[in-house]
Amino acid sequence: MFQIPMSINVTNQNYRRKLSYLILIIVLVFVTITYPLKRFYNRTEDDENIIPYSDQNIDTEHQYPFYKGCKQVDAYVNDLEYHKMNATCVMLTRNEEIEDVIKTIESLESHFNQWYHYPYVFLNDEPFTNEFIERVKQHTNSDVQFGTINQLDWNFPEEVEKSFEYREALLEQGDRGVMYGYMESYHKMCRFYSGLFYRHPLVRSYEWYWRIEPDVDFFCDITYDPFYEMKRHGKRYGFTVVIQEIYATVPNLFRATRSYINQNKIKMGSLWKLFTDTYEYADTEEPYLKKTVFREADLYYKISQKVAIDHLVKVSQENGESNLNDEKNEEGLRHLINRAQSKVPIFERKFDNEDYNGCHFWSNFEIAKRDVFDNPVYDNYFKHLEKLGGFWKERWGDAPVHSLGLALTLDFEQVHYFRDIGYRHSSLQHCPNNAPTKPKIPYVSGESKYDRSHSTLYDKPSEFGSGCRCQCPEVEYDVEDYSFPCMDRWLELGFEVENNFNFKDGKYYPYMNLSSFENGIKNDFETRF
Ligand SMILES: Nc1nc2c(ncn2[C@@H]2O[C@H](COP(=O)(O)OP(=O)(O)O)[C@@H](O)[C@H]2O)c(=O)[nH]1
Ligand SMILES: *[C@@H]1O[C@H](CO)[C@@H](O)[C@H](O)[C@H]1NC(C)=O
Ligand SMILES: *[C@@H]1O[C@H](CO)[C@@H](O)[C@H](O)[C@H]1NC(C)=O
Ligand SMILES: [Mg+2]
Repeated sequence: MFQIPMSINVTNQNYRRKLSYLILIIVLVFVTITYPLKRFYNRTEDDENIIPYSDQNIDTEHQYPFYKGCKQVDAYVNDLEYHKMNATCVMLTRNEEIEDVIKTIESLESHFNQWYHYPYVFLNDEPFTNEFIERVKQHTNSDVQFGTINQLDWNFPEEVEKSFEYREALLEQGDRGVMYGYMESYHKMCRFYSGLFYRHPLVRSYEWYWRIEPDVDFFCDITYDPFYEMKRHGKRYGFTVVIQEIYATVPNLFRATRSYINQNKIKMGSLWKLFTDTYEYADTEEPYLKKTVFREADLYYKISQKVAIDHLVKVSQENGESNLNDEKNEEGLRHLINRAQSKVPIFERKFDNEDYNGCHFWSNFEIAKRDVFDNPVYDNYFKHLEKLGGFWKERWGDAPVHSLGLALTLDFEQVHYFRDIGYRHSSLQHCPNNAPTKPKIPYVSGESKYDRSHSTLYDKPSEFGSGCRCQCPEVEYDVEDYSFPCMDRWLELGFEVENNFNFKDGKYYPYMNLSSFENGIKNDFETRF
């Protein structure tokens, strides 16, 4: 029988160093073979040279900016193929936010709409004041419409609002410090954007919309028509920021989503992979792996562990007392101890063998086709969520609801990352490098008040830049580089699509053939020392 040797002739430190080298090698090999991107956010001191995403070329076959750098607007618009789209800019807001509303309009007009003149729709749960309407009209030449949201739509059902549980739920979320949890109006806003905005008659009179908010900034010129390009490229939903939700706001959202999927036998689109981890990731009958492996990154470590332990067991069976100085045995032993000490992890969000990773597109910016939401699958999804009361029992945000809801029907390829659009909302921003500037496109204003043909303040161009005349404010970080794990996942998926995507009809296909994968690792192991 195998016996645990009482003294191992290496110090703990020595071992740790070896192990970290080993892991580093594994990670490096792994990263190089699977995709050429290096994670920036999660880098360690050893990875000082890793280049931030924002300075890399991250294009893949299906994901790339429609254009890099500026277009000549006149020529673009006069192209015979081009036609203006049935589209509008939509903002839900309150009268008292007028100054911030104007800031947004000026920014959007100056960087985009002075050339394209798409109309605006403003929505409010109260009537807009004349002052609000006049001020808005002073700041754009485009058509502007103002809509009031019916109180029956805006509020929760009367019996809910009258109930003790409703008040208590808001208070309790406040006490727990759930972000905006105590704010009744915020809950209503999230509910409205989750399930009602796309049914408002003013919004329904357009096919496409661009959602905007008060007090946001655009930093680059958008000299092409994003609606038209989306249509041309088969895209239906576009975003600028993908980020992780605060878990406390949505503890039961994923459970509710899974129950809707199960009841209605929904076959999700491949976008589902952006938001979920599956525990059926690897094709294996090995019980330990089945329980613990759900990401490619875990797979490599766990199988290496298994290979080393298998080796140890085999050697000890073959010659009773094993050679304690054999480094392979030593590694196996360490792994065995590690594995024995490690628990099968508990995942709070695991339902139906899946786990929501909390990622979502930030919905304060959306450019989309209205019917990505205005369709029976999504609409019934919203009704299902509404019935469960999560918009007040918890503080389900419209962003995670939109994202999971989109994934019920959309494939990854139908979503577009507007990498070239510089955008700030609250304290987060994404702002691209300017594209290389040849040929030089002169600035021609669409409206004289936006003339800046003599401006020289634009950021310097950069090799992999995509922006047009960006002026990015100096900030510590760009969300593109720091949105772990969501941007990483987004980019991984881009490469997975090229490498034969393993998702179809709402089901994962085992991505890894574990026997052949294991054989590869075994070979490495045997020849390594
Ligand atoms: N009419 C109206 N608009 C609201 C209300 N609450 C939020 N909004 C709007 O909904 C959007 C999101 O709200 P905001 O406070 O910016 O939330 P945040 O972006 O998540 O911090 C903004 O466009 C607000 O103007 C409300 O009670 N009434
Ligand atoms: C835009 O699309 C909406 C919804 O499909 C339709 O009702 C409307 O007539 C269209 N408007 C134009 C100008 O084509
Ligand atoms: C996986 O690989 C093994 C060994 O390389 C092979 O025998 C097996 O048929 C493969 N399984 C699948 C499902 O491809
Ligand atoms: Mg906001």
